[in-house]
Amino acid sequence: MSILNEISVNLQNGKSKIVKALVQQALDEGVKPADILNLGLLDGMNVIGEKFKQNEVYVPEVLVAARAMNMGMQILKPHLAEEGVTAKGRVCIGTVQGDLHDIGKNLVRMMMEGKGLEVVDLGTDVSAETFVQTAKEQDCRVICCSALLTTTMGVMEEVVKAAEAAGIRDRVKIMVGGAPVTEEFCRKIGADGYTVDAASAADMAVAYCKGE
Ligand code: B1M
Repeated sequence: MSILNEISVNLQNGKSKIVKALVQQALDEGVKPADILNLGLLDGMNVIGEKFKQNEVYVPEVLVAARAMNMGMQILKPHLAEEGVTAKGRVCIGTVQGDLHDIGKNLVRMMMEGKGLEVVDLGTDVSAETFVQTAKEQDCRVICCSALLTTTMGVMEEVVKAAEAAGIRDRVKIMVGGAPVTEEFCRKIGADGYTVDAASAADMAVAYCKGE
């Protein structure tokens, strides 16, 4: 079994410590950080996601897999970030109110940090008011909203409206993403940008911070 396969399988089994050690071993062996992320950690999460959908595994198994994912990411994070890059702007990010999924949001944050952005992480279950208040008080150029549930996507529209009501809509861009979110949804609610993955989200945020 290749080391990337081992990472995936151990993540699916929730073996946090083994995943952490394997990620370190892969780095030591010169495996590219992006491959460890995509072909190891995310591959394992995708398998768990499919099994969850088919009712083959339940919430506890998904939680231990998510913990293993986060342990692996702790080791990988500094290697994904480009060293010595100066901050190009400040953004805030969070998973919207009612939603506790944070793996994708954390990935987006890490990619943005890797591009040199200063990221204010508001965590999960974040209200529209908190996003807007933070953007206002901390002079964020971009508000980044993540949602994994179809039932919580609507909060993103509240963020757009709250930014308009607070009078900051002309100086803040609003980005949306997460598995159920689409380009069409983004346009419908009047947000500025949607991307399908974390790496392109980071590129888009950098472009917005440069005023593009
Ligand atoms: Co939940 N869950 N979950 N879950 N969970 C999903 C999302 C689900 C699709 C599973 C399913 O039924 N097939 C389903 C949602 C169905 C729907 O709404 N249509 C679901 C459900 C129903 C639930 C509960 C309601 C289950 C229950 O309790 N009965 C409950 C809700 C709790 C709540 O939030 N209030 C729940 C709970 C949980 C756990 C706590 C067990 C755990 C979360 C742990 C954690 O996050 N710390 C969990 C998990 C892990 C999942 C699955 C298996 C995996 C999600 C994930 O982390 N994916 C998921 C099934 C699946 O997706 N196949 C599922 C990996 C992650 C990297 O992807 O977040 O999409 P993602 O991020 C991507 C892109 O979307 C993008 O970048 C990332 C990749 O580069 N992206 C952005 C994300 N945010 C972005 C923002 C951007 C741009 C791009 O710009 C700002």
